[in-house]
Amino acid sequence: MHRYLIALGSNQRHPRYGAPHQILVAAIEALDMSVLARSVVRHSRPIGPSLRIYANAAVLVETKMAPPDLLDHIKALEASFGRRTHGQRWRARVLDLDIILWTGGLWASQDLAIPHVEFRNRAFVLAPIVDCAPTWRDPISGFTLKHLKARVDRRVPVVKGNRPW
Ligand code: PH2
Ligand code: MG
Ligand code: MG
Repeated sequence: MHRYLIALGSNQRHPRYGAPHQILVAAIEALDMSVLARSVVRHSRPIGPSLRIYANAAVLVETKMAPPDLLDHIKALEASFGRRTHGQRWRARVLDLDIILWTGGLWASQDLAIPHVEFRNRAFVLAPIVDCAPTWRDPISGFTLKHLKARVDRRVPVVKGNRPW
């Protein structure tokens, strides 16, 4: 079995589920997976071009699925919630599901990188995954999630040219 940390985001209403917060709750249900831990839902200002407030959350799941199968599963779920995949990058979205970490360490293929490339600098990802698994270590930096979040809260960017490892 593998474990995965999946981050969820929404900043658009859904005609049936309603507000972003409700969409995330419905999406966790619709994942239809063994959920070992889930974060609270938080709201934050959008990073990037979109103007609407985001709801964000995360889950720790257990599954036999390998990364490509899980990616297919979550892409299908995004589509079933009406997400449009064409047009502007980072446009407003009904549902965004991102694989952040898994127990298999590093994964890199054409359409999927684990750990998620940008997660170390994103408070809206770090706060929810810390709720789920505070002592999980990022296999690249060696820092625990709790430590990575503390760095971001202190505004120490983990970016190119400023890597602590
Ligand atoms: N997702 C993005 C871009 N900006 N901002 C917040 N606050 N939350 C998000 O989930 C988010 C974002 C692209 O996926
Ligand atoms: Mg995203
Ligand atoms: Mg995504």
